[in-house]
Amino acid sequence: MVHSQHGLHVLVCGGASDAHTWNLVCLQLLLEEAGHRVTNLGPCVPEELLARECLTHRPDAVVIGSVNGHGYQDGLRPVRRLRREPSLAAVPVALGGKLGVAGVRDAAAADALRAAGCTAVFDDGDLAAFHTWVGGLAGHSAPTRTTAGLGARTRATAGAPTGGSRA
Ligand code: B12
Repeated sequence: MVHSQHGLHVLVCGGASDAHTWNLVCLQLLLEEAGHRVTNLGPCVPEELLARECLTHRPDAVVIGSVNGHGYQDGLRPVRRLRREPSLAAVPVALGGKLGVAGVRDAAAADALRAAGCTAVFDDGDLAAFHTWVGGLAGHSAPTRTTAGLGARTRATAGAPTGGSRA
């Protein structure tokens, strides 16, 4: 595997209730193809384990995937837990996949996740928008890049049509 010079270290995992794994493999491959390094924790990751792994690995970004339709609850708990750690307060956190079981996008749930600390929510699982968002974090293709640091770049570039940024 070849890592680009500007590659990020991205920690990928599934929500605590979610046993599906192929979405995580897909996310890992997408990220690695883009030149990033991935630590994939696999499915069913409780928030305490995620926090511990983040404190150990110090990733540049955290990506939480959801397939079983419980993405809202599975996202809310870990992002609140991560934001309680001062050293993880600013790490970009993306949540994607299915937030609910109704099969429709839920803007209120996405807003609540962003308010709780998610940097970006891809509630329709849009991989192209996710790819653009990660590229912005890495400074590859940031459309509105600023010089104010990663957090500012994250907020500036996460406004992809489907992703949306943390307010
Ligand atoms: C295989 C499978 C299983 C396997 C998983 C095995 C494994 N090792 O992964 C097993 C048998 C364990 C399973 C269990 C269950 N499953 Co299941 N499963 C599937 C199935 C057939 C395929 C899922 C899959 O692997 N797809 C391949 C991956 C690559 O695609 P994907 O999952 O769509 O992932 C994409 C998106 O979700 C998105 N995405 C996901 N996360 C993220 C994150 C970000 C940041 C972004 C940008 C995008 C993104 O990008 C991914 C790649 O394109 C689907 C039906 C289907 N045909 O899709 C049902 C399905 C997902 N399962 C479903 C259900 C209900 C269950 C169970 C609750 C069933 C039960 N009653 O026990 C349990 C849940 C267990 C749990 N605790 O989570 C439902 C979910 C309904 C919903 N979301 O509203 C589905 C849709 C079936 C259905 N039509 O009802 N399942």
